[in-house]
Amino acid sequence: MRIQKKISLLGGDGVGKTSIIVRYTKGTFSNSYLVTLGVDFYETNFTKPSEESGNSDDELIMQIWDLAAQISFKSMRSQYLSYSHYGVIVIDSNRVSPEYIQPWIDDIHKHAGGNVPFVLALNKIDLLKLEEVAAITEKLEIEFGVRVFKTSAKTGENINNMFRYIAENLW
Ligand SMILES: Nc1nc2c(ncn2[C@@H]2O[C@H](COP(=O)(O)OP(=O)(O)OP(=O)(O)O)[C@@H](O)[C@H]2O)c(=O)[nH]1
Ligand SMILES: [Mg+2]
Repeated sequence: MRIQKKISLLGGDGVGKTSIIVRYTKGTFSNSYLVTLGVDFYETNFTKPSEESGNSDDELIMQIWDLAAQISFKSMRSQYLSYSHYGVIVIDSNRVSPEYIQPWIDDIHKHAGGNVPFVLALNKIDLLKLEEVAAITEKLEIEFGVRVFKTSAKTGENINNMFRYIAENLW
């Protein structure tokens, strides 16, 4: 069986949404910052052996949407957010604050539905000490009650794990 699911990445300017997707789909990273204009779109496939039959595979096609943070794209973003099956809210670990997070949660729930699951990606952890990352993660998990992935698009840490986790939740 083939199923298709839509995953939307959200978060403020320059937090690393595009870098996470590029790391995941292409395995590369660039230090230069190219602002996303509007929306970008990527596709990846997962297969898992079917439980019922040994030789047929289940295929999950993940459509990953990269939604620009800028206010000028707000109306566009709400349109593109609809029909999302899963959200990833990306946070820059150097500027973590609830007011950077809650509006994105509200956004996805408003436009994609109140039950759409999401995770937080605490990105750019390569720039912080391990203890700092651990403390922020714990705080976020308590405050928002969702899974927090400590990611670095630069080193690739936890990027595959995060998408694997999402895929398993979407199956
Ligand atoms: N050190 C470090 N830098 C990162 C990481 N992820 C992204 N960056 C850098 O942060 C800057 C912004 O990254 P983008 O991926 O373009 O950010 P974005 O969220 O797509 O930004 P918009 O398209 O403007 O919404 C770039 O200079 C990246 O190289 C990371 O994990 N570690
Ligand atoms: Mg971008």
